[in-house]
Amino acid sequence: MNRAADEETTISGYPRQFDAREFAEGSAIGSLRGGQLVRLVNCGIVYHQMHFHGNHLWSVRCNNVDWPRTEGFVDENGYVCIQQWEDVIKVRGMESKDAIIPIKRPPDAVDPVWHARKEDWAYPMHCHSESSQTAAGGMYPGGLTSHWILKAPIEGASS
Ligand SMILES: [Cu+2]
Repeated sequence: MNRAADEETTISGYPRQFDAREFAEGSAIGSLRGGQLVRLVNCGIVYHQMHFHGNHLWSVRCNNVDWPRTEGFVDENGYVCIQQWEDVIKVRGMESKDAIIPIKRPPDAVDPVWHARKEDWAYPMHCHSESSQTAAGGMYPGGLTSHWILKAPIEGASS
């Protein structure tokens, strides 16, 4: 049951070959969609900084308000609100953020490594708020962590 729940809820997919910002479906093998929408909800009052390894995320919404793609604005707290690539997504207390993880080849995966992969690659996601990472007795990582999966290549696929 734990494995099934993990498979149903973990962000995962085969690497895509196009720009996640197109919000469209792809037709090439290994391209199911332009990425996966991730909703980050902070139910507490502490700021969190969600950091995904492997891919940056394209942030699109905050508190159910679409962010513009051009000519963003500064909100009442002084934060710049515009769709953008983010390595760390800040989520304030009682705030939600929507972002798209492109599920693409990590930019630091050199050709020999990328072409030799034969199994799923798991990437961590963790909060950059120090206190959320040491919740379980001070050991890192011991708190707000998760992961996402870049699926292994399909035999016969082009990438
Ligand atoms: Cu990290």
